Amino acid sequence: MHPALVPVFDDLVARNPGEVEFHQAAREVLESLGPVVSKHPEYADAEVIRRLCEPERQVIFRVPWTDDAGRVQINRGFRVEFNSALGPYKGGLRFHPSVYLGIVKFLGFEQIFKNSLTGLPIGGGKGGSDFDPKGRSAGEVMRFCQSFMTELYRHIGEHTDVPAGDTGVGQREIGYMFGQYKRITNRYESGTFTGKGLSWGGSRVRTEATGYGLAYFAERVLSASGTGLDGRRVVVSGSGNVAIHAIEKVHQLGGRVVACSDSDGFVVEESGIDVDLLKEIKNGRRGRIVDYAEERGAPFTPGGDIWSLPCDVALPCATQNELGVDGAAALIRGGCVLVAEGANMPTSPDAIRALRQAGVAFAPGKAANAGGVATSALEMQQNASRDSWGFEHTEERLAEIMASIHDRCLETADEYGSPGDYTAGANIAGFTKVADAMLALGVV
Ligand code: NDP
Ligand code: 2IT
Repeated sequence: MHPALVPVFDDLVARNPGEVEFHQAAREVLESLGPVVSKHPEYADAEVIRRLCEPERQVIFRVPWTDDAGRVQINRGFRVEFNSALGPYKGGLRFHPSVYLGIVKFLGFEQIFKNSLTGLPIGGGKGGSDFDPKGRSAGEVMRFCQSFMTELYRHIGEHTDVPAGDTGVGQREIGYMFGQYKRITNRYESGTFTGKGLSWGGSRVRTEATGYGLAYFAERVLSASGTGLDGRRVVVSGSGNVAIHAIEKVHQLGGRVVACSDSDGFVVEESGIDVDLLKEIKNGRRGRIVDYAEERGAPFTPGGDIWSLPCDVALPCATQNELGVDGAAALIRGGCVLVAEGANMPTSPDAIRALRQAGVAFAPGKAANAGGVATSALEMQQNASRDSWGFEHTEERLAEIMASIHDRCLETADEYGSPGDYTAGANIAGFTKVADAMLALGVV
């Protein structure tokens, strides 16, 4: 790390004790910014990096609700409004028992740079709750979402902060939250949420966007070496929104996804995962990967390490730090040429180092999974103009945005002396745009 940034990082750790995921995400960005600090002393003069590391606003609140047995349950809700230099705070809500302030801050911090990379006018934020939707009835999920929104509504708005989905939050939950927001505010403010259903202000392609965008990004990385996904053997972790649509687009581009997973284990299917059945089981029945395996007569491995499967391309699409140094070593042995992150920070720092040393191309989440939030910004555009675009047009826009993020990462990496390093390119290109806006807006 550049010596000028060491005290910035040390202060961040001291001021945010125990928030290890936030420390990890911040370290990765700060480690990339050395050449920027050397070239642009004006950023240090205005303490732009220190300011960026401190969220503009953090809200933590109680979420009480009643379960089906009539018992009162209490969860904790969060929204971290990290940076609004480029636009209203924008980022998803995660419902998962592991959620605490350190997770929300890491996600919010990443979101600043990711959103900047899209080239669209959105700031960075993130939120969520330690509520566990697994095994909960639709009524319980609805009552939780309504209680969550009864507090959060006062902090959000189309020009202020625009939530969307993330792990555990899909169209159903966005619907319950938007419904409660609309009721409390007495305003049909579609632009306050993204990831909405098509009949109530949603955008075509938003559901598919993160996974599709990831596949487009992977295709473009491979095309730099004269190839593509066509004929490639691909392993995808997870089986949620991002994983399902990554599998779908990889298949459309000629690749073959031979395995996917959930937190119980993974399934292998050499002929390729049947994505329509997977959608039906996961979304229609809210079932598990083991159900998919049973229905297909395909082998299911409980727990286990999906990265031990040989593949050309690995797409981690489940959760943070799911691909560690052992997984990286197994991927290298298995002949993997590209790891592209669909999840946020799924690859641990030592795993990234091992992959890079072995010459495996690495596409960081803040570039490779930016298609989701980019399409959210397109949803905001449609809401602002009370318009609704067709599927093809919207997907074209997504493909253009992913291509432009890819190319800007490479150009920026070149310009700052790390040719071919997508992480450096993404961090620096994401940062400089936000930093320039912060300089222009004064000390706020
Ligand atoms: P979903 O809730 O739809 O799916 C999450 C998937 O990951 C599930 O299959 C879940 O399995 C699995 N998973 C979670 N934790 C683990 C674990 N410890 N080990 C194995 N599998 C696990 O979430 P999304 O698909 O929306 O999000 C996945 C990732 O992508 C997250 O990191 C999210 O931040 C990121 N992302 C999402 C975007 C979006 O638009 N939705 C945009 C950009 C990034 P199980 O059901 O067993 O928990
Ligand atoms: O991590 C992410 O980029 C998301 N969960 C999507 C956020 C959004 O506002 O669409």
